Amino acid sequence: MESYDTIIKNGIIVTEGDTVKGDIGIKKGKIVTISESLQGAEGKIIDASGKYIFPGGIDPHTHMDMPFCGTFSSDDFITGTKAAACGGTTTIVDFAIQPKGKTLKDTVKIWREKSDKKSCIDYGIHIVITDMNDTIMREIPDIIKEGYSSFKLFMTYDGMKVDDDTLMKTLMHVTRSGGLTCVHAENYYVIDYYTKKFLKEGKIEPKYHAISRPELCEGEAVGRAIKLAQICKAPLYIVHNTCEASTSEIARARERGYPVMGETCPQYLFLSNENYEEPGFNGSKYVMSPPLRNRENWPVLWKGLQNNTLQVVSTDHCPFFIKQKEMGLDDFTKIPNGVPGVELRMCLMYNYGVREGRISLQRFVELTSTNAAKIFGMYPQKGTIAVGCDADIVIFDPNKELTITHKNLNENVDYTPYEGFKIKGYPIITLSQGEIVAKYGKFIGKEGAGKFIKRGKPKII
Ligand code: DUC
Ligand code: ZN
Ligand code: ZN
Repeated sequence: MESYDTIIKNGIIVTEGDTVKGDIGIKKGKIVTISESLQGAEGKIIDASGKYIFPGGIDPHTHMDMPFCGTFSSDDFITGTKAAACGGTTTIVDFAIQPKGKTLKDTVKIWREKSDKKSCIDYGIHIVITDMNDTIMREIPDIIKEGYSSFKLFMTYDGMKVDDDTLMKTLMHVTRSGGLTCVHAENYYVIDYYTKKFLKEGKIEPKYHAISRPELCEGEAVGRAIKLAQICKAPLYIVHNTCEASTSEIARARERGYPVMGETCPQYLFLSNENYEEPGFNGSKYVMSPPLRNRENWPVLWKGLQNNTLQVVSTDHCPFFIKQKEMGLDDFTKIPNGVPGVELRMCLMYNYGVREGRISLQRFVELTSTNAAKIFGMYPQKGTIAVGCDADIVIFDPNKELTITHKNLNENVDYTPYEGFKIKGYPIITLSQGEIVAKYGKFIGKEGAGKFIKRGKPKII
C-alpha cells in the first residue's frame, strides 16, 4: 500500500496552468504524487473538499527587522514570518541593507543572523547596495553563486541612494554575473525640493509626505532607470509601482521588447491619498514610499496586472507601531516609512481580484506565487504544485467571510491599513515543506524551521 506523510484529499488544485480536482501525496516535505484519487493510501489526511489548493504564496518584497529612521520595522523574522504563514505565504524574499563601509559578505552575515533559526517559513535574501566601490563590484559574482541573485538600488533616501553612475555600473556587472537588478525609483531632487519648501512653510503633517513625492517623480525615475538598463543591455525589475506614470513606462518598454518587469502592492490597489486626510495623526499610518496615489490609478494598475505589464503583487511589508510613527509628529520627514501587509496579501488579492472578476484563478496564482518564483530564481522548487516541488501549499476556503481587524492578525503592529474591509475567501491551512504551519489564522509550526533558499538564475517573463 502506498504511504505518505500527508495526503490532501478532494481539493481543487489550482496552478498557473490548470485547475483540477484531486489528491496530493506528500513525503519528506515534497509533493510526490498528484492524482485523481489516492483512495486507500496511508498517511495523515487533510480533507480539502470544496477548498482551493494554491501554491504557497511568495512575497518577494518584505522588510523584517529593518533599520529605518532611527528605529526598526516592528516585525522581525519570527513574528513577520508567522504572520505570513497565517496569511498563506510560505516564502518571503527580504532585503538585506548594506551598511556603509561594509562588504556584501558582511551584509549577508548581518541578515542571516536576523533570519537563520528564526524564520518560520522559507526565505531568500536580496541585497540592497548602498555603498558601491571596486571591492563590492568584485564580490558580486560570488555572492550570486551563493544564492543571492538579486540586488536593489534606491534612487532616493539620504544614506541609501545611489547616483546614475552607480546604477549603470551595477546594472552591467550584475547582468554579466547572471543576476537581476531591482530599483526603488523616485527622483531624489524633486522630493528634496518639496520637502524643504513644505517644512519652511510649516507644512509638517503626514499628507505632505505624499504631496512632496508626486506621481511624475516616480514616473521620471522609472523611465530613467529603464533607459539606463536599455543602455546597459540589462534586465530590470521595478519594485512597488503605484501609478500610471510608472506603469506606462514599463508598458512602453515591454512593447519594444525590453526585459523590464515590475510589481505593485495591495496598498496601491485598495488605498488612496484620501487616507492622508484621516483625523489627527492617523495619516501617518499610510506614510510609505512611494506614497498612496489618487484612486484613478487603481484601474490602471489592475490593467497592468491583467495584461502582464506587471507580473507580481508583493507587499513591501514594513510595519511600525503608531508610537514609532509619532517620531514624526512635528515633521513628516521623521515618520518611519512603511505599512504592514504580509498577512493579508493573499486574501485581498483573492477577494478583489478573483471574486470580483478582475483576474482568473490562474492569474491569481501567477501574481501571488509563480511569477515571483520564476523572476527570483526559485522555480519550479517553489511557485507551483507539481511532483518534485516543495510541499508549500495553501488550503483556501473561498466561502469564509470576515471583516478585517488588526486584533485578529499576527503582524507585530497595532494597526492594519485594511481595518474594516469585508472580504470573502481566506487561507485556512498553510503547509510549509509538508508541515502544517498555520491553521485558521493561528501559527502552529516550529519557530525557526524555515530554510534559507539559495536562489538561482532569474527568469525574464
Ligand atoms: N518604502 C517604505 O515605505 N518603507 C521601506 C522602504 C521603502 O522603500
Ligand atoms: Zn522601496
Ligand atoms: Zn521596500
